[in-house]
Amino acid sequence: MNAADLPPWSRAEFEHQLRTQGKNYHIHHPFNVRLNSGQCSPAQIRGWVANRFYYQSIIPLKDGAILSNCTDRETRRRWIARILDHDGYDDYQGDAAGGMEAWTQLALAVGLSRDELWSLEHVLPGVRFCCDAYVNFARRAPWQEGICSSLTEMFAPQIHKQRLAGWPEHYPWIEASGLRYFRSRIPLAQRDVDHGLEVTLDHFRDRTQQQRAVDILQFKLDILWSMLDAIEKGNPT
Ligand code: AHQ
Repeated sequence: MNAADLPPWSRAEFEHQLRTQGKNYHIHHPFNVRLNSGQCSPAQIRGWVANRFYYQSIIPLKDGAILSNCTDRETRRRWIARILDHDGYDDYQGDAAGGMEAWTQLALAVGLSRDELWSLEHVLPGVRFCCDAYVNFARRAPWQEGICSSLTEMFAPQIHKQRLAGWPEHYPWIEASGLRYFRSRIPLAQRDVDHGLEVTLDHFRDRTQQQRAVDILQFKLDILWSMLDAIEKGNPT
């Protein structure tokens, strides 16, 4: 029997179906398990930081693409905060410098230079491919589908907390100031998910549309998983 013949999930059941996709989140990827249990070398950590910077750098492009498709002013008024979170705002000092600056502090703390990081010279083909697929999806999909794809962040607070709990013990050579990005994302991820989930649960109504939302979430989970596949292969020691 296909989805079109089935009744829609209740709102609570729909959210539950989305949240059970967490079993496929990249917190369970073998490279992340090694990274967060202290089994990665400094070179592997630098490789991860340099490649994940490309992901961070495309988030404002992805969110700008969603905004450019979004016809609803209320949604745009809330969504635009995501761009400022990453690019910074006001005087661009301290926390107002934005997430890409905080990620640069992480890079400096693990032994990369600012120029090396921002040159993108270490970004692997598979990572670039995954990130560009995310931006291209946001450009061409309806804005509600773009918003749905951000819901992998339902699972992000756990992975940030895992890093904050484990890295100081496992990697004492990494300055604590480098971990500020992870700490900053925990409240922001919760705010993002509250909004993203509201839009998703409101928009995808019948069972076919609800299944589409689950499939979009799986597409984004595959992006995050495949990035770690590439990083794991590209940084063997
Ligand atoms: O630092 C991350 C971030 O700013 C975002 C934005 C959001 C999106 O719009 O897709 N997803 C996301 C994520 C961030 N960090 C990842 C990590 O593992 O540190 C997790 C990732 C996500 O879960 O989607």
